Amino acid sequence: MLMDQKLLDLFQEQINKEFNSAYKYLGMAAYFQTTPFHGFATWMRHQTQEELEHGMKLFDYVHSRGHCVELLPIASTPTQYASAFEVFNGALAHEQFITRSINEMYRVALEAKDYAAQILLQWYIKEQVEEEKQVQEIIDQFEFAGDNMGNIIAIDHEAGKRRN
Ligand code: OFO
Repeated sequence: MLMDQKLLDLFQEQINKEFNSAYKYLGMAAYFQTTPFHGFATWMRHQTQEELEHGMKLFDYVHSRGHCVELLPIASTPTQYASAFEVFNGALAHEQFITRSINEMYRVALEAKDYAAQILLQWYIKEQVEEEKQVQEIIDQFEFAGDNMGNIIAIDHEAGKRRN
């Protein structure tokens, strides 16, 4: 069943946003690889993979609805940051932006009475709760650690245990 054009356009844009997210996290991984924080670099690499999966799930969905995806340009992304804290704050702001974007898609899917798309988008809505939560947890740990480098190294070590 073909999709409403307005909703399809949002799906096409969201595919681009997910691949841009992957690129953004890869830039963060690149930065961390130039620092002693290799645990954060590992964390960012896993996040990059996760974003590619988010993009591919939408890619497959658009095709399953009888359309062909548009692959829009990927923007360049920074690989230099002032601190680990700045990186994770940027990640949180980015995830909040993605949450708003998914919510808007859901609103349009409701408007279009596209029940199938609503079911798919519910997965993304749930996923965004997790995405924001996992970044917020690291920010909370930074706030608790303050300037204590030993504590920050411990956060990095813990982040490096991420496996998916
Ligand atoms: Fe795809 O959730 Fe993050 O950006």
